[in-house]
Amino acid sequence: MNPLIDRRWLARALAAAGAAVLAGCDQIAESPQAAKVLQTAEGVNRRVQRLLQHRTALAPEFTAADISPVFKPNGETEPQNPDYLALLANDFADYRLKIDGLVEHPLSLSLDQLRAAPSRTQITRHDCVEGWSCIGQWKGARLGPILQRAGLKPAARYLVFHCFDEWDGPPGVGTPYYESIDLVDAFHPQTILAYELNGQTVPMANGAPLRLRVERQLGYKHAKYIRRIEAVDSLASIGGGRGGYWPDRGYDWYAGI
Ligand SMILES: Nc1nc2c(c(=O)[nH]1)N[C@H]1C(S)=C(S)[C@@H](COP(=O)(O)O)O[C@H]1N2
Ligand SMILES: [Mo]
Repeated sequence: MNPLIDRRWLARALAAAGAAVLAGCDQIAESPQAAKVLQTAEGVNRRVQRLLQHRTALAPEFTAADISPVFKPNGETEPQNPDYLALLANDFADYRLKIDGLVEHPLSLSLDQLRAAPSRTQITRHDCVEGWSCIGQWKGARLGPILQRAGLKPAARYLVFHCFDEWDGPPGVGTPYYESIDLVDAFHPQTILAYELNGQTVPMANGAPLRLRVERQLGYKHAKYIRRIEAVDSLASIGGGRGGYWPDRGYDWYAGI
């Protein structure tokens, strides 16, 4: 177990993820042999245990020599939302990250406050579902300690990232990009709210001023242009109910790599 993760939160996150694993056992149970193993508590425990160890493992990290010369921007690269443009005009001095929903203490954090929070720097590989990869060095505030400050309520199971950029419609009217993760990923030590890429503030094309890095999953989970993080007990009322802009259009919600 990683000592960086607060045990109380991890226990809750694992219990929630474990329930999801068990729900997923239905397909495997179709084979009579597998069904026999799964019927025993031991078999179930072993399966859950293996999956959870996998979920909390670290993504590979690389060296400075491995960093890609250009970190390819993808998806939205120039948000046109009026709120975003107003903040950009003042170099994000007035930017505040809202953290609300099922939390004891809703937060509104400036970039200076985020920079002062416990941070992590990591050189990781970004894998897009379209089939390309880039290696970059990201620095950001670790999400776990920020959530501890906000104090998740016991019912919280997921974090939804609400973004500035809009799709399927004109600026100010379209659907803002959204994504979500569970608490296992939220408290994973490599999950950060990144404000630096390769030693510079994150460029606009890569998600300025703040983007998620959730290193065990594919690119579309790494929400750029984050404006609000909402703690929820269910994804049913978010967008089309599958927890993300692309998941609502057919992609997997859990995009593990
Ligand atoms: N807000 C927002 N986040 C986003 C996207 C987007 O269009 N809007 N695209 C996603 C996809 S598909 C990928 S591959 C990465 C791209 O990140 P990059 O531009 O830094 O390469 O951001 C992800 N996060
Ligand atoms: Mo992507």
